[in-house]
Amino acid sequence: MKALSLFSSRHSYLKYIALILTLLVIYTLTHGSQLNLQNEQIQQQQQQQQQQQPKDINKEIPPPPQQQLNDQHIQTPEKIETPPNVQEIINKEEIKDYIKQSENLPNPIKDTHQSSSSEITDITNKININNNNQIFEQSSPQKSEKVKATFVTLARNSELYDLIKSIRTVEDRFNRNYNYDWVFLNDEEFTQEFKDLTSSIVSGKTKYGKIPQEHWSYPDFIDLKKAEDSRKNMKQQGIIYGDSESYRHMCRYESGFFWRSELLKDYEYYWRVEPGIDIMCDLNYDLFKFMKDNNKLYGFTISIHEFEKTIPSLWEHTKKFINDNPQYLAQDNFMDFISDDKGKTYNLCHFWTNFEIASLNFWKSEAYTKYFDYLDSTGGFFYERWGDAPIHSIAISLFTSKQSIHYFDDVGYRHGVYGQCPLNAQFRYDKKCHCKADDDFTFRGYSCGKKYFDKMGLKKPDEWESYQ
Ligand SMILES: Nc1nc2c(ncn2[C@@H]2O[C@H](COP(=O)(O)OP(=O)(O)OP(=O)(O)O)[C@@H](O)[C@H]2O)c(=O)[nH]1
Ligand SMILES: [Mg+2]
Repeated sequence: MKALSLFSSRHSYLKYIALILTLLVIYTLTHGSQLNLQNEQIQQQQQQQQQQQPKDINKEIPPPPQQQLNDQHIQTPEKIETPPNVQEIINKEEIKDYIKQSENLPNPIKDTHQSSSSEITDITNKININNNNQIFEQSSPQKSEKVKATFVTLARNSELYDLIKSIRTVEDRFNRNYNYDWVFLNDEEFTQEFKDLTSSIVSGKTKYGKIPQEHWSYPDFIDLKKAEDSRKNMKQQGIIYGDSESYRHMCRYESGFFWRSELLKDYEYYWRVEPGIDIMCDLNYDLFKFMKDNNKLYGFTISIHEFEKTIPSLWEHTKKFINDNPQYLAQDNFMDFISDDKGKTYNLCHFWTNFEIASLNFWKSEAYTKYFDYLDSTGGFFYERWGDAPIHSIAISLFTSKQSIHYFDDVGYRHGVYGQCPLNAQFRYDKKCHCKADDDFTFRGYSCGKKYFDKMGLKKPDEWESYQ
C-alpha cells in the first residue's frame, strides 16, 4: 500500500521510484517462474539420463544365441564385436569344462573295483591337469610312434612310499614326455591309497592286478618239509633271504608268470621298476622305441655276480635242458658272458633284473617256456633259492643272438648299494645327472661290466681305468 501511495505523491522523483519498483516486481514475477521451470527440466533430464544409462550398456552385450533367434524382429547390429578379454575367458571356460567332464568320467578303480582271485583289469583313464599337456601334444610325432609298452612293478602295499619315489624319478627323467602306461602287480589286493597315489603320479594309464593264486603258491609236487628244511639250513648259513618263503614265490613269479599276466597281454615291451630305485640322468629319447627299432629283446644297466649258495644246481639243470633241447641254443649266443669255460661251469654273471627293459614275447617263446617249466619241475625255486635274475640272464644269453641284448650305459641308475653313473663328465652335465662317477659300479670287482664289454667286443669308456 505504501508503494502505491508513492504514485499520488507530489514529488515527481518519488513517482519515478514507484514506477521502477513496479517494473521490478513485474519482472521478478514473470522471469522467476521461468527459471524454476528450467531447473525442473534439467533435473528431469538428469533423472531420465540416469535411468537410460543401463539400457545403453545392455545394448552392447549380445543376447544369448537362443534369444537372438526368438527376437529376430529386433534389429541387431550386423557384426557384434566381442572384446578380446571375453574371448579369452570363453576359451579358458571351454578348457575348464573339458577337464571337468574328463574328471567326471567313471573311474574304474573307484567305481567298479571288484575282488577276484584272478587278475583285475582296473584301468584308470586319467585326464587331469597334468594330462592337459596330452590334449595339446597328441599330434606330436613322439606320440604317434609310441611302442606298445608299459612299466611293470611287482610290489606290496607296505612298499608304497618307497615305490612312489621310484615312480616320481622315472616320470621326471623320462615318462612325463612319453606317458607310457604302468602295470602294478601284487599277490594281495592293492589298497585304495596305493591306487590313488600311484595313479596321481603316473602320466600314462595305470592298471592294477591281483596275482592268481596258482602263480604264487607251491606246486603240488613240492615237498613242503624238504622246502622248510632248506630254508632253515640257508638261514643258518646266513644266506640273504635264505629263510624267506615270500622271496621264493617272488623269484618264481618273476621268472615264470608275470609275463603271462592278463594286464600285459596287449604290450610288446615292458620296463621293470622296483621300490627304492633312482634314475639319475635325463633320458631324452624313447628307450622302448630304441629297443624295437634296433631289434633288441633285452636291455639292462647293471650286471653282477650271483651268490653261489642260492643256486647250487641251477647250471647242472640248465646243461641238462640244453643237452635235451639243443635246438634252442642260438648260434650267435652269449655263452661267453655267463661261462668262462665254454659252458662247463656258470661264472655267476647275470643282469640285475630290478632294471629290465625287455620283450614280453621272448618269455612267451617255446624255448623259454620249456626252460622255465623244466626248472620249475625240479623244485629248485623252493629247495634252493633260485633268483629270477640268473634265470632271465642265462635264457637270454643262450636262446637268442647276443646282438639282441642291449646295455643302457647312458641310464644313470641306482638300486640299493649298487649304481651306474656315466663316467664322462660332459655327458653327465648334458643329461643333468645327479650321480657321482666314483659311485659307478660297472668296472668294480664284483660287477660283470668289464666282462660284458670284452665279450661283446665293445670299447670301454676312456675313463674306465680310473674307476675299477
Ligand atoms: N607283492 C609282493 N611283492 C613282493 C614280495 N616280495 C618282493 N616283492 C617285490 O618284488 C621285487 C623284488 O623284491 P626285493 O625284495 O626288492 O628283492 P631284491 O631286489 O632281490 O632285494 P633287495 O636288493 O633287498 O631290494 C620288488 O619290487 C618287491 O616290491 C611279496 O611278498 N609280495
Ligand atoms: Mg629290490
